[in-house]
Amino acid sequence: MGSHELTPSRRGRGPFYWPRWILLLLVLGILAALTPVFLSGVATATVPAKNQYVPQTRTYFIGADEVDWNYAPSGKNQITGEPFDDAAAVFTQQGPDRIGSTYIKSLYREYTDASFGTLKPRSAADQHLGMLGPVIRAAVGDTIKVVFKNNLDRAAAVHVHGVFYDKRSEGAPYDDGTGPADHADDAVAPGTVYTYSYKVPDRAGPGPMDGSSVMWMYHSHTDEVGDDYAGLVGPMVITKASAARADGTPNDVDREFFVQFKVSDENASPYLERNIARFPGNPGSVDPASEEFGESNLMHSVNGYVFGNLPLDSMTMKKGERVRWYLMGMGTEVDLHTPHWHGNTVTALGMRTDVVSLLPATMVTADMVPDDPGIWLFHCHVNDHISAGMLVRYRVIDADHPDGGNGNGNGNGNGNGSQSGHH
Ligand SMILES: [Cu+2]
Repeated sequence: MGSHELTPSRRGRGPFYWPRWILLLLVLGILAALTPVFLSGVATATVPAKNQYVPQTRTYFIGADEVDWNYAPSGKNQITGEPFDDAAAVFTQQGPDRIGSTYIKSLYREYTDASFGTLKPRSAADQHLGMLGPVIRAAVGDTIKVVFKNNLDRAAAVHVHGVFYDKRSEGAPYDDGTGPADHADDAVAPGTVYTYSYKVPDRAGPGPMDGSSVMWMYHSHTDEVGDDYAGLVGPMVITKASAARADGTPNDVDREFFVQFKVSDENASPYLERNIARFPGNPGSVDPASEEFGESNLMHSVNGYVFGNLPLDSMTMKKGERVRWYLMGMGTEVDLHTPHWHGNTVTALGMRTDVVSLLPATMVTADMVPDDPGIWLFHCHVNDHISAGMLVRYRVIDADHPDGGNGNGNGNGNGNGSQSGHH
């Protein structure tokens, strides 16, 4: 049979099939190639790891508290080092018919125990969290309990992303076909306590392309929009069991930062009326419908700070440290943010970059090993947001040259008074 006859006859009989002996060889070849993988898997499974992780229940006592929050506690533009100019004063200057930089907010805050009598002091590492709630941590395999006390004058809740919950711990009111017992978590009444319980299965932990930990957010979902603008948002980190320290932090990371970029629209806050009654010099002269007043309440903030007021001391790291940045967006359609680091690069989503993209409620993890000491800008790259003050500075210290190294690394900590009194 000549080859010129072969092709037409194959077409007539349908698709081409590999001869069976070739398929058999292929399968045997693949099995042979994978054999070392199988063997190593068996070997590691039979020898207990040095730091075998023992799953545990981690309990957090978190209150929703009413707090006066100042977006610019230093009273000046820390990016320019100058007083606020007219453009910045639009957002920060209190006046007869302007609220200024301080607003009533609802914030998640951590307490020491179930009596909710004592706030848990924020560690030095957590000072940068600002408006964000406490970091909830767990490793894969753990159980998380959040004992939530609503100290507000309206209902609120805790709704988490990522971890496993049933209807009694979803924290969101809607018709899901369940009965009253499954709705107690949706809207926790003022002055009452509710305990949420979450499991942390594999699917809540790092995926194949992730590092040793992933961030999820938690927020109140009782009045989803109002609660967001009131400020009820916080971060949660789930670490791979094999990489978790006792406190849940990833053991291949030296320092972590949690950063939320948000145009906090105080016009949509449940406290708008009370803020108008309290902060302007002449509340009666405020026209809530005026465009200028509305603009003055759009706080283009990072963790609740504008124009570099996120304290530099809390954004300080050492050259060569393994730094993990957890970034999140929130808000509405103006909340497309592109955080950009000057001076150093990161890997995010498996790629090298110095800009990441955030949309409302997206979460991105970025790893940095800073090699370039100095005080550096870290800002949203959207032009309108730059003008409105969505800017932060971070500092890389050269530990080998504590007196200045290349001249721009150290000193000049602007201890610009944070709300917690940390300097
Ligand atoms: Cu932005």
